[in-house]
Amino acid sequence: MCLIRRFEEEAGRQYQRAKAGGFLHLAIGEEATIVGTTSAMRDDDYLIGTYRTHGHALARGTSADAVMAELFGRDTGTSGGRGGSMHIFDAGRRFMGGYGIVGGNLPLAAGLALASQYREEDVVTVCMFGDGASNTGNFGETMNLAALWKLPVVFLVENNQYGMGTALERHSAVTDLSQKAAGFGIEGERIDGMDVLEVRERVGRHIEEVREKGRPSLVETFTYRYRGHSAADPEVYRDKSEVEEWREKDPIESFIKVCTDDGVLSEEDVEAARREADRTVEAAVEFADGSPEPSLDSLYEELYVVSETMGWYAVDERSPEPHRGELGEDAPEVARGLAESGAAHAEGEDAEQQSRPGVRD
Ligand SMILES: Cc1ncc(C[n+]2csc(CCOP(=O)(O)OP(=O)(O)O)c2C)c(N)n1
Ligand SMILES: [Mg+2]
Repeated sequence: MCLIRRFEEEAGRQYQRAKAGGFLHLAIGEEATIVGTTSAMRDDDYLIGTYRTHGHALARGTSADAVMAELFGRDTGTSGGRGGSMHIFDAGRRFMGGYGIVGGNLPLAAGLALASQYREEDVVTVCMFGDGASNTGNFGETMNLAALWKLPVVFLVENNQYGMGTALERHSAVTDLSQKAAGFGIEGERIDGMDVLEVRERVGRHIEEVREKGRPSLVETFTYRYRGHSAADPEVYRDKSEVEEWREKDPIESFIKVCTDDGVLSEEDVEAARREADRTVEAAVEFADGSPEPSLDSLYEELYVVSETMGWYAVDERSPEPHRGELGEDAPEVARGLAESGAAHAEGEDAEQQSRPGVRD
């Protein structure tokens, strides 16, 4: 939890310095939900999340170097620098992303679980998503099929009480989200998402029950994000005092207190953990900064091609002039350079290479 907190604070800083591009969503405050859950999973269980998942990847064991490099858009990042903050992915550790579409990961989780069921593996998929995502059509459709086909998924709502700037009671007709799949026959439970031990224990129980009984369940962790929805959020929808109240329940500080009160950790142990997190994150920034950007030659690699005609239309028909959307007022030369390189690269490709599978593991 210390590492995740420190990593995300630094990611926020690097974003302000424009080292990290695109969007940036931080889960500061939600660490107990993340770590409690992942600590109860087996290595061969699948985890799939949203666009707020730096911590999920770190908790699954992905290196801070690779996650930071992804934020920096570098070749050494988890997705080769092509995804950025919202698309962290580590198939080797069965962390299956990283998605920008709210609720988009739910049907994918059902697919992962269907694959495990088909292969007769006793693997559980944990699907983490936000309170806002529980309002999407994907939620109902996925709950129905998951229940009908008895898919081994733990659906876990990270209820941080807001979908962007809209509070839970303003966006969901039923605010006890643990009940939201009851109509599909899926039982749910609401737990304290700020208490890492409770999350570990209760989610662990759900995971093992799903593994044994081979049918889905739902957990709602009640938690809070201290920062805005994304890096560009003026936070006009909530009072600072509300944030302060939740900071009082800080998952890291509460856990430290439990551990020191019980004599499991000393003050020195805690300091050592914090220092180690500092060092790991400093090294990650250095690593990311020193890593190369993806080469221009690789611009068209690993694209998902729908069909030969559709997929390659955009590449084959490129002409050297800047195209619509490339006419950045201050950068026409850059746009022209990119267009020329893209056209040259496309020319060099022969027909048999036209449908490369876009899988990176
Ligand atoms: C299908 C879809 N609709 C709208 C958006 C815009 N959007 C991005 S994040 C977000 C809020 C989602 O809130 P929640 O599910 O509670 O997750 P949180 O951001 O709180 O982790 C919205 C509406 C989107 N990305 N995808
Ligand atoms: Mg939310």
